[in-house]
Amino acid sequence: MNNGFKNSIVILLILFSWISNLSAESGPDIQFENFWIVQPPNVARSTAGYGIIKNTGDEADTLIRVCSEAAEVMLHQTKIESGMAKMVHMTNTVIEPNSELVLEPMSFHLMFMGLSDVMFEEGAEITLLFEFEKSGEIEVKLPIRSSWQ
Ligand SMILES: [Cu+2]
Repeated sequence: MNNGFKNSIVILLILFSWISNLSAESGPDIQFENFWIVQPPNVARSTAGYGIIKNTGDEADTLIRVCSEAAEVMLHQTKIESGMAKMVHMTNTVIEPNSELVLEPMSFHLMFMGLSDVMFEEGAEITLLFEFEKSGEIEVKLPIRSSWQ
């Protein structure tokens, strides 16, 4: 056997093991899309954040915690009960495989309270830490904007 032939067999073997590893990989795959925070008016003590949390993996995952150094953060859901909008604090939110959790007005949203004034200026970014049961901790930077873009 000449060396060139041996080398190509080795390369093929490496390629095959790499491909089989890829297809064997499973679990949740969490991604954050289009996240932003509404710039609060000067006197505001709270504001909201919107975006999409996607799970492109083949296993469900659960959001167990979200936090930031700049404010107290919670995942809320707005629900209408007897004509009144009411915000419910969501805990242990499951994100099914190949699905997404959409955060938008009058629905799910990030609620920011006890804002640090210095940090919540237009153009600034707030660092958030999301903790998932399987995917672990994921750090996301959210821009502050005055309106939808
Ligand atoms: Cu809220």
